[in-house]
Amino acid sequence: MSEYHMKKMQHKLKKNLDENRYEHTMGVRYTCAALAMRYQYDLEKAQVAGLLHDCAKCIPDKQKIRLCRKNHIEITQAELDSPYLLHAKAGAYIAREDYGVEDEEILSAIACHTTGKAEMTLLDKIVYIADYIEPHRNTAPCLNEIRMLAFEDIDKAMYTILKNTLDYLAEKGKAIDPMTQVSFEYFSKLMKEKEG
Ligand code: DGI
Ligand code: FE
Ligand code: FE
Repeated sequence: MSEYHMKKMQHKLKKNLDENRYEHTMGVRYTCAALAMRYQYDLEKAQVAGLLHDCAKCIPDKQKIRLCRKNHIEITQAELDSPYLLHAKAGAYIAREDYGVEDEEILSAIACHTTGKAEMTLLDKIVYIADYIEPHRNTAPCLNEIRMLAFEDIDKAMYTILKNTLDYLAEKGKAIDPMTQVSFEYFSKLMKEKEG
């Protein structure tokens, strides 16, 4: 018996997401499963995290801010400046309240899927990477290399994606969330130690 009713979650997501976001969500779900096979993580938990990672994505910004304030979820300056970032934390809250997920590993992976964080767990990394490489994604640079790297060296894949994200944000003149910077520096240090 599995603990989660994924069909039911899928049905609910279909109602709460637009069509593209739903397709992306399915891509992330199966990419999470593939990475979980490679890195020996619980397949069901990986798929639930993938399914729910963007469950708050289609909530309007004002409503996300309201939801966070009402439930005492801290909003940082970076999130106030770019409220779309809040879909990660708000998503973890909705996954718990509306989808009945109590597993802290899954909730953590949802909460940090946009910026990453230092000392990410295996599931945090699986969801973060799957979000970037799932089959519908097609605009990021070097995607084919990163897709291969994801199955070869998970930390190096994290480092490369974070580096690309920082380059992209700089190019677009978007504000960097301190958490994205912290994540990059964490994986940067890890790479140096490994290659040291
Ligand atoms: O929700 P998705 O589109 O599937 O993916 P996501 O949750 O990883 O969000 C990706 C977007 O978030 C992408 O356009 C880059 C942006 N992002 C990531 N880190 C930061 C950021 N945006 C800002 N302003 N600051 C960040 O540090
Ligand atoms: Fe997202
Ligand atoms: Fe996503």
